[in-house]
This record gives sequence, C-alpha cells and structure tokens, in this order.
Amino acid sequence: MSIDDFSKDHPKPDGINFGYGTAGFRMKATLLDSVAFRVGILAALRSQFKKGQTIGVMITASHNPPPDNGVKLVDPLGSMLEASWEVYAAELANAPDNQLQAKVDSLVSKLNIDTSVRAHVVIGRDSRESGPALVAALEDGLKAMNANYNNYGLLTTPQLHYITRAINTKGTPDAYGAPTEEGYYEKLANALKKAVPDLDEPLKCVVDCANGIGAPKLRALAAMLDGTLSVTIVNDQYKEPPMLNMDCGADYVKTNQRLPNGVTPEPYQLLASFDGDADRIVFSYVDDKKAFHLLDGDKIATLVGMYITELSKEADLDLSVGVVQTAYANGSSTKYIVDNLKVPVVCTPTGVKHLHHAAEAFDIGIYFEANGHGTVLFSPAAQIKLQTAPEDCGPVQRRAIDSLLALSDLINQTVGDAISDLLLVLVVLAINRWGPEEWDSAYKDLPNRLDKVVVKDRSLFKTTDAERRLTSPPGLQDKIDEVVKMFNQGRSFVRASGTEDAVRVYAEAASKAEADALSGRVSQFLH
Ligand code: 16G
Ligand code: ZN
Repeated sequence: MSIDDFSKDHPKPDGINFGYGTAGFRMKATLLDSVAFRVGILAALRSQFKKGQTIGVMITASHNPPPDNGVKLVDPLGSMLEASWEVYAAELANAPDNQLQAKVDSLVSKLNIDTSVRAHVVIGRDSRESGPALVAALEDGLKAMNANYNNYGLLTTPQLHYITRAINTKGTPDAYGAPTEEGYYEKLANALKKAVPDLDEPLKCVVDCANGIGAPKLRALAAMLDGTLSVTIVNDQYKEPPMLNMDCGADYVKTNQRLPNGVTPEPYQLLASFDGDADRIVFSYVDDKKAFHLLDGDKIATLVGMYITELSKEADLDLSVGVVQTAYANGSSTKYIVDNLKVPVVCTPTGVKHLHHAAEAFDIGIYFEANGHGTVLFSPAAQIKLQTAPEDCGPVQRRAIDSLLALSDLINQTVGDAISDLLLVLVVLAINRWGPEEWDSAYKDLPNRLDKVVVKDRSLFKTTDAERRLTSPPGLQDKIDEVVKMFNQGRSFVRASGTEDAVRVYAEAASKAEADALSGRVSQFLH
C-alpha cells in the first residue's frame, strides 16, 4: 500500500497547526493520530538519511495530564532530533492529506535521501491510555515506508534513548551497552556496585513515581541490586492511567513546593519524585517541625558538581569541569558553584538541547534545569584519559579515576534520567555520609517566585543573553531594570513559554515578601 492509502486511515484534523517544539509534538491525545502516523514516515526518512542507522520514537507527554500525549524522535546517538529536522517534522505534520506523498517526495529530493536504504526504528511509550493506539498509527507510517521496526512497549524516555544509542554503537569501540531493557539495568547495576564498592548498608530512598512508568522500571532494577539499593516505591499505580501525575511526581512537587500525595515521611527521610516518563527527578524532605524542603535540579547540580570536582582534582588528569544552568537556576546556587566550587557556570536558554550542547564544551559537563532534568557528559577525550591512565598511579589518584569511570557508566549520558540520577545522588550522599539536611546546607536558596501571565501575543516577547533580558517589546527591559534595583538581591526576567500560550515571570530577592512584590511589579508591566 502507498503512503496515501495508509493515510486514509489517519486523516489530519482541520484547523490545527502542529509544531515540533522542545518536547516534540505534544497536545490532547485525541488530536495526535495523524501526527503519530506521519512521525512514522519521518522517522523512516531520518533513518534513511542516516544511512540506515536506528532512530528512536517515544510516545509520551511526560508530566502533562493523563488526556495529553506526545511524540518525539531520538537521533542515533540517543540525543534529541537535530534542530533542522524539527522544521521538516512540522511540514510533514501539517501537509494536507492529499499532498502527503508529494511532501515526502519533496523532502527526499531536497535532502538527497537514498530511499533504497532500509530504515530502522525503535519505539517506546509511557503508561498513558492513548499510547497503544498512537503506536499503531506510528507503525502504519513505518509500514508505508517499508521500514524495519521494533516496538519495545512500555519504557521510560531515557531507556529508549539508551537503547537507540546502544543499537547504533554495538560492536564499535564506543559500544554503550547491550541494546535491551535488561542491558540498561545490567549497566546501571554494575556501575553502581563499582561506584560504591564498600557500602556498610544499602542505599535507601522513598521514591514517588508519579503513578508512571518509572515505578515498574525502578522496581526491575532494584530487584537486581538486593543489598545495594533499597527503595520504597510509592505512587506506583502505572496501570491506572487516570492517576498519572495527579497530585504527585516531580513537576507537582517542584511547582507547588510541597510533598506529593501518598507519602508521610519521617523527619529528614530522603524522598525522590520522578515525572511521568522518568526523565526528571527532584528530591525533598521534611524537618523535625514538619516544614517542607525542596532539593531541586540546582541542588542536584551543586551536589554532583562538588563530588566530581573533588574527584577530578584527585584524578589529576587535567580534566575541565563546568556546570550549565538556565536563568531559572537560583542565584544562590550559581554563586555557590562559582565562589565555593570554583567551577565555571554557563547559562543557556531553557530546553534540554541548549544545555546538553553547552555541556559538551567541557571534559566533564554537568547540566541540570531547576525542574530536575539533567545529566553529566564525559567528553570522548576525557573517557580516553580515564581509560588509559596508568594502573600503578598513587592509590588516591587510582581510586578517583576508578570512581569517575564508574560514574561515566552510572550516568545516562544521552539525556536526563530519573533512575540514573537517583543512583548518582544516592552515591554522593553515601560517600559523604550525608542525609538530606547536610546536602541542603551547602547554600540557602534565595526566596523566589514563578508566575504565568497570559498576554495578547507572546511572540512579541523576544530575549537575549540566555533569556535573561528582553529586546522586545521596546522599553520593557528598562522598566524591569528600574524596579529590580529597588529590591535586595533582586533579579527578575520575563520570557515567552515554549510549551504554553503565556509568558513566565521569574523573580527572586532576599526575602519571600520581596520576591513576591518584585514579581507583582514586573507582572503589572505586562498587562
Ligand atoms: C520543555 C523542555 C524542558 C523545559 C520546558 C520549559 C525538553 C526536552 N523539555 O518541557 O527542558 O524546562 O520545556 O517550558 O527540552 P516552558 O518553555 O513552558 O517554560
Ligand atoms: Zn519527562
């Protein structure tokens, strides 16, 4: 059957303009059938363009509510789809039904794609009810292209990134691990044992899995790590899709700055929260007065930054370490990294692809968004230096090198990974013999506030300097500068959301009252 024949079963809804954004295509699941079908075609084209290397497709809407879904592509080495192809994705998604074949033909000729190459695609999905039907639509797109595909069923987003990279590097010097879900667990389990070789007691944590796919996957890993990892999994109802992300999970905890439903932690007990597809994690705890404390992506970056800086000094291999943040990083965290850790900080626009790219400039690049998405990248040069260091160097140096090598396997370097980041944090805490309070005491967050303001046209809001300053609408930045000056340690910026029809106002200052007042003053300028 031809593309147009298959397409008859997947008509494009009228009046919608589909955009491939930072999170791929994402919206109400009921609108996504034609998009999933066409992404199947696109994934096949991308694979053919990449000479038959395997491309990943993930069906997920992450932390969004249960009726939503989304679809995004994973490039051969496990990174996000190359930006220039986001445009082709949108063009294909928006082509009228009767012009789909023509659109495919024009992309083939424009990109000089050899259509005799057999395409290879792997598929994963989160636990949403709409997932199986969207996978079926996607498979129709792949069939229309005569692609070879493998549906892995339920996976976390980072597992699909891992599998994609593992398939494409199999049998090469850069082999990433066995290209299966079991291979993923084995790699993490082995690396964890190496990262904490002499543990007196298992690493412990209560983990809120947002009633998502992270729950069974973390359980599968923990089963292989009896005696090393002891997790208590809560909000694990992934077979009840209407409960996904409801009053729990990383986004809920970070946004509302409160405990998720379903937990009553003891004072100073460490709690982790995953998001719905397990690519984000934040931690929290309550103190002896039951006050809630959040340990977000900034706190993870500083904890991991501290440990990796120490190790790289001891390893003595001249490895450059850097931290990448966005404008949403709390000012205290940036100050702590620069002043105390003496590590350079780079600020990029929001969105994983920007942070990931900036982190590649260092031998060891640590990046975390405040919302809990992040990872650590080891450059190829750093990997080689670590792997080829002499066996008989001093014991401190040798131990540091072995620890860095273990971390480079423990960390999912393709993308932020809640399971892998959980293990990383537990390792650093165990090695320092710290609980959440000691971790939290490194610096105190400046009080802050994030507001959403609905405006007539958010596209008027243009920024520069990694989104920290507005260049448009004219005059607005000057007004913000004037009012920021009136607040102790004040900082505020405004940017258009990439995922919602609104602009976001961030404000921080020396006290909660001042942060609130600053945000209020800046928000007024927008009406
Ligand atoms: C997307 C981004 C996330 C970012 C968020 C900001 C990826 C995979 N995801 O979810 O990193 O924090 O957008 O949303 O890049 P906003 O533009 O609505 O503030
Ligand atoms: Zn997510």
